[in-house]
Amino acid sequence: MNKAELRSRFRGSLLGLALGDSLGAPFEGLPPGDYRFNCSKPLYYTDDTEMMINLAESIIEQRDVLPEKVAEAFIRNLNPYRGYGPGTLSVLALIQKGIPMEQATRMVFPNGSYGNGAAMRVAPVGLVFYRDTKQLLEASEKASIPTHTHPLGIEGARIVALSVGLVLQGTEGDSLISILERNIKTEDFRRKFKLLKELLSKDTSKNEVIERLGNGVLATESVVTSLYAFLRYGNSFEETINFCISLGGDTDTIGAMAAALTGASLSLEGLPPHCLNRLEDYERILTLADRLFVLAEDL
Ligand code: F2R
Ligand code: MG
Ligand code: MG
Repeated sequence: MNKAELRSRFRGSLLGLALGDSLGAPFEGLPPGDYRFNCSKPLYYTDDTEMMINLAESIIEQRDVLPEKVAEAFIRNLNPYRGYGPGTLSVLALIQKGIPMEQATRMVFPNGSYGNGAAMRVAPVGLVFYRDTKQLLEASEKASIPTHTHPLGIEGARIVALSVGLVLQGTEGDSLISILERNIKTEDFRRKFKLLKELLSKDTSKNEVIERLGNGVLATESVVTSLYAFLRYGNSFEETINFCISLGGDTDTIGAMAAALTGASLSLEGLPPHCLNRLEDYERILTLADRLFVLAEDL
């Protein structure tokens, strides 16, 4: 793959994530339905993209994932009106008061959060470290622990980051699934991957996807669902997003994670221009993608 194409895939992934988030946001919390995304009005992103931007900026500044610096960036730039998960808001408030990160996460949930908040923001890690799986997985864990220390919350982030890194390089379909499976650490996600393969092997209704893979806010109810959306509909950005929002539930986050993959696969050229024109902070996210591309070349 030439450099121009690779850079366009970086752009497609980050802008795809932001579009998936902002197009899914109006449907978050609704029951399943035949919804269609709408780009006729300005598209505002939520916590998913705000955290992705903070993480990406921190990585660029530090040339690495340094958990304390990532937490600082989350706190410094937090807009509480972006619809954050309650646990994440509480953890960040405790860290701001001076409580050490690890302790703060366990004060909110005894074993840490297993929400999808670490997975939804982690795409920049998959982009920067795409060449080295070990480094990518370690960096995904470091990007999770400021807010998510439960093994399932962390595993969600590992899976999304590794998917982004692999799709970026053109790995898709069965090869993608088998590499991901080899890197799974928890029984819960192993079970979900078995279901993923079963559902991809046949005609599957939306309701069966919701029932068996989930459409909720937990990492185990959303990460593999987003992979399903990408693997089933990823040759069209529009179809990927419409499927994600039709599930109801955590539509912005499932949309963001699936669209980060579809964007990495289709490149910037695969995203709808009339939606990009309406996206909040389009130029800022484009620039971040370009800076991550330069950093990845450098590391
Ligand atoms: N928060 C939302 N959406 C609701 C409000 C949106 C509305 N449109 C608005 O604008 O107001 N969305 C965002 O939250 C999700 C990411 O959540 P995150 O960052 O993982 O947060 P948290 O609180 O840590 O986890 C989410 C919930 O999961 C349950 N949970 C997690 N770990 C648990 C544990 N160890 N034990 C018990 N329960 C646990 C809790 O219910 C947590 O609150 C994304 O959807 C993002 O878009
Ligand atoms: Mg959100
Ligand atoms: Mg959400």
